[in-house]
Amino acid sequence: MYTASTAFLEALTEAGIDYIFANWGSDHPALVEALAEARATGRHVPAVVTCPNEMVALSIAHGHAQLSGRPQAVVVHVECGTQALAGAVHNADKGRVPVLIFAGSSPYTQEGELKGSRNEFIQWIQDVHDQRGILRGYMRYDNEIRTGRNIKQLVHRALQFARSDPKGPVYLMGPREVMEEQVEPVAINRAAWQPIEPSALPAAGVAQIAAALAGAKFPLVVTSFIGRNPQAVAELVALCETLGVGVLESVPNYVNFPATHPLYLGNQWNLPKQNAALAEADVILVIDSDVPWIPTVSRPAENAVIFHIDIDPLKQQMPLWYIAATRYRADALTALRQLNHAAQAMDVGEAAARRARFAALHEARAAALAGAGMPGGEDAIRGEYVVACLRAVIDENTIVISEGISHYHTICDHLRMDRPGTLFTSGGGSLGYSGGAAIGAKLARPDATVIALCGDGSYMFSVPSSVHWIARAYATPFLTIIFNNRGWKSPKLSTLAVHPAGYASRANTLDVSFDPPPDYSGIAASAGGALALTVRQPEDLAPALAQALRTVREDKRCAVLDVWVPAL
Ligand SMILES: Cc1ncc(C[n+]2csc(CCOP(=O)(O)OP(=O)(O)O)c2C)c(N)n1
Ligand SMILES: [Mg+2]
Repeated sequence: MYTASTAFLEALTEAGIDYIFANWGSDHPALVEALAEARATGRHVPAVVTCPNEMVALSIAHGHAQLSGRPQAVVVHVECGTQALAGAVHNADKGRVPVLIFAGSSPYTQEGELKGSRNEFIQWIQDVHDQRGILRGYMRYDNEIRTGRNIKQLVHRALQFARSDPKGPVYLMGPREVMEEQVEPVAINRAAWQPIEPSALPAAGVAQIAAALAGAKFPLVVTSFIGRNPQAVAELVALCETLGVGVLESVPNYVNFPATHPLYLGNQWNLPKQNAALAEADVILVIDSDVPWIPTVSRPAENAVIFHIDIDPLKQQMPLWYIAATRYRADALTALRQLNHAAQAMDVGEAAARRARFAALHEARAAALAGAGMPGGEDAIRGEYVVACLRAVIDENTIVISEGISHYHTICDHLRMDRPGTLFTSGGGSLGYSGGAAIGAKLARPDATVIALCGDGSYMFSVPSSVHWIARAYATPFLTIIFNNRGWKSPKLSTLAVHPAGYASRANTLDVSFDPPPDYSGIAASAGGALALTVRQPEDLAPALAQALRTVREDKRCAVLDVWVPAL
């Protein structure tokens, strides 16, 4: 039999999709049947990963795409499964992660008029007005499949949106009857469905930006996600070396610049403090950033000349967004290649002096950080020490997924990652990404050691019971390190930042504490057989870390290290 569902699977395979992260329901008999038929008859289809929780499914696809650059498919159950994708939808959108989400929908006939017609009570209850509307504010594209005859074209069109910059999630829904429809196979020419080619800077813009950087006293690049394309990092390094430009990462969600490079001047998150480099810069190039600075705490000088290069310089999905800059819509890699080409031909006599100045700033920062990476007090394990210990044991082949929240900064500062494509955050603001993303990373790079770093709150948001069941079932062992500060530190910090001397500052409780906490690693042990370790003393940390890494690398089993850092 060749149905719309057969064609759907064929389109996914043609598009190079390896996995369907699936959570099935009464809307999917045609798809389940088509998969079974394909397997029985030896036809290639994407591998199915059964996901007991939808948010985890989408987070897996998120992590996979960050590593592989390629979209995967997530299949969920009608409108309620769509809702259960939850904050992972926001993360995929804000993180610009390509992914195809497919949901069935309730049958639209009830007397057996068509195959797939209603036969279960839930199909009346799950019939809603605007299923696509649930996600519309976050999708690059959404559509309903109305016939199996052009289902392949719709899949390829949706993926064309997902893979064109700014990349992101796309949503298709198909009612039961349509997914059962018998159709004639359609041949697709894949060449006609490629993503949009990258856009370049105008020639005048190239000349203007290159000249401004070359002529500046203190030229600075600010970036957050240029490293989503590892090739762009090499181009940025080359440009900054040639022209003598310093680099500041703001809310980095990829490795954008080697952290030990002498031109690297650090990273800025929520630290309520003016960044010195940002204040001193007279020419600033903001490239690939959603939040280059937070004006109420840290901002450029009034007279700084600012250029902004971004694939979406208007930030079309953010109702309030502006910086005082000359703006260009361009792909970062393409723009940097153009700027490098221009820089090669310039006389940049001042570059050496600037490089030396930035190197001195870099050294001073490195010296200050080295002092902070010590064990700390007798009965407390400082976050800095956790990261310093981790840095000592990770190798070239390690990928770190960070959901450190109040430790984001600590993680970037002390891991000092140099290679692009080795440290990731979600790029969004919905907690619970790290567990699923670690599985996705491991599926994309089975040879790598994958480590998820998360807050205790974020660990709970990540649905560890689902994550660890999947990790064992699909052989994707990874290490989790929980920064257990017994609760949600960040909402407390948020309150005190606005009300430093209010009632909350004097209150005994702000309802953010989990003390005593759950047995976090025990959850992973019971759900997926993970090695469960709790560490409360500094001297126990290194041996526990070594044991956990051995377990992940040699026994191919997950490990969860619950590390007690100072309570909030
Ligand atoms: C889905 C979701 N719910 C709530 C929040 C609000 N929020 C931001 S940080 C935070 C606390 C996170 O706790 P934890 O992971 O332990 O990190 P900590 O702040 O303690 O470092 C919360 C609840 C959010 N960002 N996303
Ligand atoms: Mg916490």
